[in-house]
Amino acid sequence: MKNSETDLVAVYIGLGSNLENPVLQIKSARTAIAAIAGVEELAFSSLYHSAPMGPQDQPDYVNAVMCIATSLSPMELLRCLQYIENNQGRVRKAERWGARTLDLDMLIYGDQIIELPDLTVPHEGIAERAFVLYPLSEIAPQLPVPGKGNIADLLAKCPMNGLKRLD
Ligand code: A4P
Ligand code: MG
Repeated sequence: MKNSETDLVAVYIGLGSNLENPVLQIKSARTAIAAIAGVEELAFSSLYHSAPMGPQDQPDYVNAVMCIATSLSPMELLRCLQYIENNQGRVRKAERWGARTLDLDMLIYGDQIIELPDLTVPHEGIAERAFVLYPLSEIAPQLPVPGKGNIADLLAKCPMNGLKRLD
C-alpha cells in the first residue's frame, strides 16, 4: 500500500476541537499537518462552529477540513495524525464521542476504500455529519466519496444542524 514519492494522493482530513482554545488548536494542527515530511497542503476550509454530536454535556466544537497531497501510505499518515493529536494534549477516555483538544479524522484517501482493524476510509460518519460535509464541499464541491456517492448528493440529504461558518 506504500506509494512511491512521485505517486501523490489527495487526502481529506477532518479537524475538530472543543477544549482549550479550539480555534488555536485547529490552526496549530493545520501547521503541524503541513509540516509532515511527504505532505503538502492543497486547501483548507473555513472554520465552522457546531453543536456536539454525542454527549451533550460538553462544549460546542470548532470543525474544519483540510486537503493535502501526500506520498505517505494510509497507515503512515494515520500514525502521524495520531502523533499530532497526542502532541496537542489529546486524552483518550472511555466515553465515546467525549470532549477533546483535537480530533483528526482521515475522511478520504484518494479513491480508496480501506477496511483495516485501525482504519476505515472513507471515515464511517462522513455521509451524515454536517460538520464534515459542509466544510468538505466548500473546498471540493464535485468530490466523489468512494462507495457513498458524490458530495453534492450527500449534502442535499444532510441538515445543517445549527452549523455556522466562523470566518
Ligand atoms: N480509526 C478508524 N478509521 C479512522 C479514520 N478514518 N480516521 C480509528 C481516524 N481514525 C480512524 O479514534 C478511535 C480509533 O478510530 C482510532 O484508534 C483509529 O485507529 P479516536 O480518535 O481515538 O477516538 P474518537 O475520535 O473518539 O472515536 P470516533 O468513534 O472515531 O469518533 P469520531 O467519529 O471521530 O467523532 N461533534 C462535533 N460537533 N464535531 C466533532 O468533530 N467529533 C466527535 C468524534 C464526536 N462529536 C463531535 C465531533
Ligand atoms: Mg476520531
